[in-house]
Amino acid sequence: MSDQLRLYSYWRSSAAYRVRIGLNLKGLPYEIVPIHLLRDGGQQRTEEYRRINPQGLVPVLQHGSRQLRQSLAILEYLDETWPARPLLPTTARSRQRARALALAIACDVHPLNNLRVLQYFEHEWNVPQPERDAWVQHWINEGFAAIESMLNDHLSTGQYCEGETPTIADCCLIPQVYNARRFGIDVARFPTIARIEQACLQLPAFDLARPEMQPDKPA
Ligand SMILES: N[C@@H](CCC(=O)N[C@@H](CS)C(=O)NCC(=O)O)C(=O)O
Repeated sequence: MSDQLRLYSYWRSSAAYRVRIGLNLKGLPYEIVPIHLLRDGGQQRTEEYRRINPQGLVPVLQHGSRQLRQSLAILEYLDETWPARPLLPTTARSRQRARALALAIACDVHPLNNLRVLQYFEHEWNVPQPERDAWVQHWINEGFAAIESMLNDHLSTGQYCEGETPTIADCCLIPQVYNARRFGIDVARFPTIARIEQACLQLPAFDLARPEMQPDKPA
């Protein structure tokens, strides 16, 4: 099987951002295939794209002929396929904690704020923009308050969420911080999260994965 990697991505998608970080941390070259989530009613909803991902969501990572869906499952696949520079820590306890932090974001915060949820509010129920923004802010603030307390009093928290090398938890946290800022949340209220973000963004793997660095970012 060819080892070529193609990532179906959108510059602002935080789930795609997670995978971009993981690929960069591993030093794996990949090609970006942009899927514009707003243009033409959302390119993720076309029949053509639904053949790639029936869920109509990015990211999808194509590895040779294989189409891999779901950002966390993709990150674990990367780790199992290219074990060097692991995204999961070495002990069961640390792995559990890194996964718990990642899931707190990917399962409990992010889905509530997803584009299709906000579009449903807007188109089906005519919920005005300020209320939609308040909804997003509420769930990010509540999620971040919990994550901040999971991080700030735990001995395993190091420079990064779990220890001294970035893990799957940081791959999820940093894109969610980007989303939080987009919705006007003052991230300084969560000092450990803010500190870890600073540390991560020093690393080229995180820096190059930022939305602003993506080829499909509008000029
Ligand atoms: N659980 C999925 C979530 C993927 C997801 O929600 N992607 C968003 C962008 S961050 C998307 O494609 N949204 C399109 C839409 O809501 O229509 C994963 O982790 O890959």
